[in-house]
Amino acid sequence: MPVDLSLYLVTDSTPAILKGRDLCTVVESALQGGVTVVQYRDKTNDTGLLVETARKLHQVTKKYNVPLLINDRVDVALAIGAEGVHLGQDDMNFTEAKKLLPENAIIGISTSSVEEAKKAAADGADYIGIGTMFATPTKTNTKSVIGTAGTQVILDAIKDSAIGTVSIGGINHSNVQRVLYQSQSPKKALDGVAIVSAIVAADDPKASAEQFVELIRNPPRFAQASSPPRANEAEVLLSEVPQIIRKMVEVHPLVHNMINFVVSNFVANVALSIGASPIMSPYGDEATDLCKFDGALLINMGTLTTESVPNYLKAIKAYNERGNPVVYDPVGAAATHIRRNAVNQLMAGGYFDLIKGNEGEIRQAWGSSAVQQRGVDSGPSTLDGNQKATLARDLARRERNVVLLTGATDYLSDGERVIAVENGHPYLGQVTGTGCAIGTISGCFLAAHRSDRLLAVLSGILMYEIAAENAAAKEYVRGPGSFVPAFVDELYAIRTAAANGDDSWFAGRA
Ligand code: 3NM
Ligand code: MG
Repeated sequence: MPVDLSLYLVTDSTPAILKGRDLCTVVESALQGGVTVVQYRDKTNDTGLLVETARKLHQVTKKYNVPLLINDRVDVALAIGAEGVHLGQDDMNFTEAKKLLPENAIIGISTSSVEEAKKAAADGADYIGIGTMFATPTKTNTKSVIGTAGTQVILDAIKDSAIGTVSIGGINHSNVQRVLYQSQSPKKALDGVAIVSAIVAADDPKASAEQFVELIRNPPRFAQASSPPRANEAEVLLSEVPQIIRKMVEVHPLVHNMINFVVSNFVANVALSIGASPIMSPYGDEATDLCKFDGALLINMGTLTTESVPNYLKAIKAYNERGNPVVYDPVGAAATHIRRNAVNQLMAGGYFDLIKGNEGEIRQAWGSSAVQQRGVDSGPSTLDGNQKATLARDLARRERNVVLLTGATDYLSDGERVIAVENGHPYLGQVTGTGCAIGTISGCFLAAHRSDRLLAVLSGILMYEIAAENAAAKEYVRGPGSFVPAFVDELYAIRTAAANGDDSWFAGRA
């Protein structure tokens, strides 16, 4: 029996969530809002009360033609004739339950690893719950928080099976679209999401469920802007760069920088010189207003404090909801445990259109715990060019975004195409703020050109690298000190040329 798993309600009778209300009333309200399957989950009450409550719930779910599944208790499911059961890894095993239940009973299994998921598929379970997506107060003794990246690995492992899939743990209105979008593996997507508190604890469960139905039906705002990648050929992309730069200058995007204090002034000047409008604000609540402009958000965690992460998360949420681009520069990502945690929290907490970093930072974003950075400079490289290209591509593919791995050669990928950029000048590595400026510049270009994010970022990098080459070639530039003002001048010169339709600066340069 195929189950519609799209909006899967899991009940909870604890006072913190039910708040003194009658469970059947709450569930009926949620059903009116569009819940497609209900799991009765009660870990505390005695069997007599479980049967009584399950029977009442079944009366309600039958009215809405929605299956009722009983968590753990095969006996309760049998007693009331429920449509099926949901079994955790420590509950009765699939084979035993299958023997006891009617032929057509629905059996779902909780899984949190590839092995568990594969076993459930091989056994013939109807669906698996995959969790824990995000840490949640509703269930704290979960095995592991796997996020969208871990969920994607599990989906990929069972791509050849028709088994149903739902994600569970910490899913709410602000992350449900991203959960569905970013978990998707090339051959298998989630069939739905399982929700406890965001529906059961809601003041209006019906309205909450309705909102979920609407969100589930549509891709996230940030995914709507980018159409599928077009031409791959480097020449075709390069030929479009001058017009993309012109477009960026015309759009005059606002770039909201949550950036470190070391480089703040320099980066603001860079943004001004390329024709964008910078605002430097570490205050997350300001994003609800700032996200309404044609613009982008840059998160640069170069001088992280105790307040940074909650502020970043607020701002990211505002921009994600609006669909405006967010750039993440995980400065010094692997340097300390605080920064490693911040990377995990931020990548779990929102969507980044672009992740930009040096080798150590990108490896940390990918999740290699073996990385130990010293300070925020890039340190000795351990990856060759091919490995860097592969890392950038794999991270972009997993996150469904664009990744820029910077170095003497920069590797840029959208998960399909990988481009190596050789331009630039060694002086860029001798002054602070130049790397951070790439994040800001990329944000400006992403805001101005939404249909091909790889081309947008490529245009920004080339404007930047060619300006650096032009600056270093000036006879009055004798070292990093005199390079800085010349660099700002040359960015401004390219911006002026682009605005006047003059592309001669670009010919033969990339
Ligand atoms: N199982 P909420 S997480 C019942 O990871 C349950 O297997 C989980 O509650 C698992 O939607 C969870 O309120 C609770 O975060 C999910
Ligand atoms: Mg259980």
